[in-house]
Amino acid sequence: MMHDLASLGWDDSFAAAYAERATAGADEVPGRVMRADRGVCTVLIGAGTARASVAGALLTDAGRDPVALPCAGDWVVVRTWPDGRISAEAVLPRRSAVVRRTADKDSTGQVLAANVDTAAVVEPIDPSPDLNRVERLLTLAWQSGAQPCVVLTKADLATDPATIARQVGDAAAGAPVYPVSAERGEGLDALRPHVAPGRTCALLGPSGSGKSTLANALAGTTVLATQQVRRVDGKGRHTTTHRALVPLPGGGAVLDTPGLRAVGLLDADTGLNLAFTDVADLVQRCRFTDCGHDTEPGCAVQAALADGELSVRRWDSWRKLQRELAYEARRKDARLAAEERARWKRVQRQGRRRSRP
Ligand SMILES: Nc1nc2c(ncn2[C@@H]2O[C@H](COP(=O)(O)OP(=O)(O)OP(=O)(O)O)[C@@H](O)[C@H]2O)c(=O)[nH]1
Ligand SMILES: [Mg+2]
Ligand SMILES: [Zn+2]
Repeated sequence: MMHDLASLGWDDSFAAAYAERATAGADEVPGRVMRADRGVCTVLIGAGTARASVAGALLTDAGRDPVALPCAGDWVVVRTWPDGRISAEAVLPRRSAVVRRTADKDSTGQVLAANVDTAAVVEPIDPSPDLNRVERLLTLAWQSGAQPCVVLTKADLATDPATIARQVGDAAAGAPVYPVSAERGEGLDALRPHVAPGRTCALLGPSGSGKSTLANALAGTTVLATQQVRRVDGKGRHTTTHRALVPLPGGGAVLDTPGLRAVGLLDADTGLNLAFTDVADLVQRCRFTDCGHDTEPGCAVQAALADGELSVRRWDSWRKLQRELAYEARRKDARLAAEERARWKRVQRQGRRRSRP
């Protein structure tokens, strides 16, 4: 199948970035990563798809920071070597990136989706939406640089989806909320602009929330496997196991992801403030700049909690995310300081060796 790169989001600014990195005289083309595995990625190029191995230089960069690895949604320089080997030589600078903290102890990041225009938080309407989870994922979505939204799936299972959508709207602070039923094909039109030609929408949410079902509905055909949630606890079965860019027949693309379990945040202070503009505004209005929002006089937060303008749930949710970010930032600083000390020791050792007669 031929691919029109423009319908996948290729534009002048990516073309300029590509021109800077492409090697004159080499057999190279731009491509967009559909799927990335260890050391190999499947790339959409004009002529179809290619399996490209990740170039050694990129693997070396990734040894220092895994965020450098090509991932679903990335634009890469694809080179064909004289012996027929194909490699991804460079990753073009990302316009947006959904990055979460990995489970490992040293606070590194993992890219869930690159170069998406919309980061959709996918939350099922049934059983009732988990507002804290929506807020956490919206923080991640805002931080990515893409436009966030909330997709409330399985609207056919609720008697009054509009009321639930309004409640979720209070937790979404400015991001649009779209109730949809992929089962009945309802509400999908509101999402179409997010997957119009040239645009990509990432789907982020827990297992069983209906991400792959939604991607199939937007594609108008079954391209991804889906599976019923477990009857005992309503949990998903982690059907999708890798991130995948799905080009849609009408142009545009969806980026499906595996169900997220615990999502750790990393360097997401901006995202947190955008996801909680109401709370950020209140904090600004406290009388003291170092207000602990506890018993201080003139605390705008306590006043908003007292008159119900701010819910205790949302306040607790903000505090929890903020503490988590502060903790991770301290850990990261400690790691960087330790690395710096180790580097200095090496330099000193080398210096001593050199000065020996
Ligand atoms: N009633 C109803 N069920 C839906 C709807 N959308 C999805 N489902 C069901 O929800 C279950 C889970 O859907 P999936 O699309 O596999 O969920 P997922 O988010 O991709 O899950 P993972 O791949 O595990 O992360 C399936 O049984 C779907 O049929 C909907 O609009 N209405
Ligand atoms: Mg899935
Ligand atoms: Zn205060």
